Amino acid sequence: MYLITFLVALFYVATSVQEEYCQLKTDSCSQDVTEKYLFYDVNPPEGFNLRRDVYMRFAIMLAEAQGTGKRLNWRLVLPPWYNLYHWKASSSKSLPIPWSAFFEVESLQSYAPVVELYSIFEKTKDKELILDRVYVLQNYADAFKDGVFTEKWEVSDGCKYTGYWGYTNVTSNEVVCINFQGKVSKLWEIISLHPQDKNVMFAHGEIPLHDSYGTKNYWDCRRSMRFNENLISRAEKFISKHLDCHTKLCNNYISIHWRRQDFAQYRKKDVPSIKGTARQINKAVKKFNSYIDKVFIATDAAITSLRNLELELTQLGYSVHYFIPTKTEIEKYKDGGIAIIDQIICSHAAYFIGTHESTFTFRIQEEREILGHDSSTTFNRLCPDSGPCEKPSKWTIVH
Ligand SMILES: Nc1nc2c(ncn2[C@@H]2O[C@H](COP(=O)(O)OP(=O)(O)OP(=O)(O)O)[C@@H](O)[C@H]2O)c(=O)[nH]1
Ligand SMILES: *[C@@H]1O[C@H](CO)[C@@H](O)[C@H](O)[C@H]1NC(C)=O
Repeated sequence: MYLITFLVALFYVATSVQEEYCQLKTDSCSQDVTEKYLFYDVNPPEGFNLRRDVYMRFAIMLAEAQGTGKRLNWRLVLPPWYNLYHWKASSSKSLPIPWSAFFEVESLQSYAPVVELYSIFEKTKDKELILDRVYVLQNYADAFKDGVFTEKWEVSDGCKYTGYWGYTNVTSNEVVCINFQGKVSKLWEIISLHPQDKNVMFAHGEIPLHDSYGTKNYWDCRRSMRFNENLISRAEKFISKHLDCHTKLCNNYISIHWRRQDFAQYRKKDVPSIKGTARQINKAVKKFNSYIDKVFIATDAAITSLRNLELELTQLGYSVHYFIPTKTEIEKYKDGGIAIIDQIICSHAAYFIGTHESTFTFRIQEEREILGHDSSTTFNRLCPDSGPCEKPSKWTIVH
C-alpha cells in the first residue's frame, strides 16, 4: 500500500517536472518548430554497400547532435536508390527505389530522424521541390599536405550538380562548391553559413569521414539497419529448404562471398583462381568442422565460373548451393534485394569466408556480429593463390 502511494506520488512529480521543463523550453522551442531537411547524394559509381556506410555517417551525425539536445528540428532525407552501376536488371534501372524496399524504415527511425523522399514530395505544395542550397563536396588536391591530415573546408569553384536521384522535378536555388576534408559533423559549420535554409543538400556525401567508426554509437546505428521483412523471409525460406537449418545461428553450412567481376580482373593479387578458391574452402572446413558438407556461395560471378567452382567443390565431396532468383523474384526484389538475400544467407552460416576489401563482405561481417556468431567464424578471407595474404581487419561489435 505504502509502495503504491509512493509510486503514484513519484509519477506526479515526474510528470510535473517534465511539464515545467517544457514550459521553460518553449521560447527556444518555438523558434525550432519548423522542420528542416538534410539531403545527400553519393558519387554515382559507388555501390550499394558503400552507400549503406555513407548513410551511417549522416544518420550518426544527426543522432549525435540530437543526443545533446541540438538540431532537434532536422530530418535526414533517405536518398532513393537510382541507377546503380552494378544493377543490371531492367526493373532496377527504371525508377528511383525507396529505402523501404530494402530496409525497415521504422527501425531506422528508432535510431535517427529519417524520412523517405516521397513523404517530402507529399508535403510539397508546388510542382517542384526547390532546395535552398546544394553544397557539392570535393576533395582537396593535396589531402596529406606535409604528411598531416587536418580537418578543413573552404568555398571553392569548378563543380556542378545535376543528379537529384533521377527526379527532374527537384532543383536548387544555388549550387556551392566546397573543398572538404574531415568528419561529417563538420558539415554543421557549412550549414550554419545560411541559418535560414530549410532544405540543404550535400552532393558527394562519401567524402566526409565517420565521426565514430566502430564505437557503440556506430553499432547502435548499424543494428537499426534491419532488412525489409520480405527479404528476410525469402532468405530464411531458402536456408530452411536447401540448407536444412531453422535458426539464425546455423551450424551445418559454410558460406562464401566470392566477389569476382572487377575484382577478378583488377585485383589478381587479392583473389584466388577457381581451383584455388575450392582448395581454400576445403581447407577451412577441415580445420573448422570436418562434418560440414554444405557450401553456400554468394557471388557476382558469371554463371559459367560459378559452375566451374561448383564442379571443383563437388569433386571434393561438398554439396554446393546458391540462390538463383526467378524472373518474378528479380522483378519483386530487384538486384539490391537479391544481393541482400545472399548477404542474409551468408550471415546465418556456421562459418564465413569473404573477399578482401569488399564492402559487400564488410556488411555481412557486421550482420554476423549482430547475430552473435563467434568472431573467429566471421573475419576470414580468401587469399590469392600465392604471395602474401594480409589478415582481414576485425571490427567486432560494441554493445
Ligand atoms: N547478388 C549478389 N550480388 C553481388 C555479390 N557480390 C557483389 N554483388 C553485386 O555487385 C555489387 C558490388 O558492389 P557493392 O559491394 O555493392 O559496392 P562496392 O561498394 O563497390 O563494393 P565492393 O566493390 O565489393 O567493395 C553489389 O552491390 C551487388 O549488386 C553477391 O555475392 N551476390
Ligand atoms: C516529382 O515527380 C515524381 C515522379 O513523377 C512524383 O512522384 C513526385 O510527387 C514529384 N514531386 C513533386 C514535388 O511534385
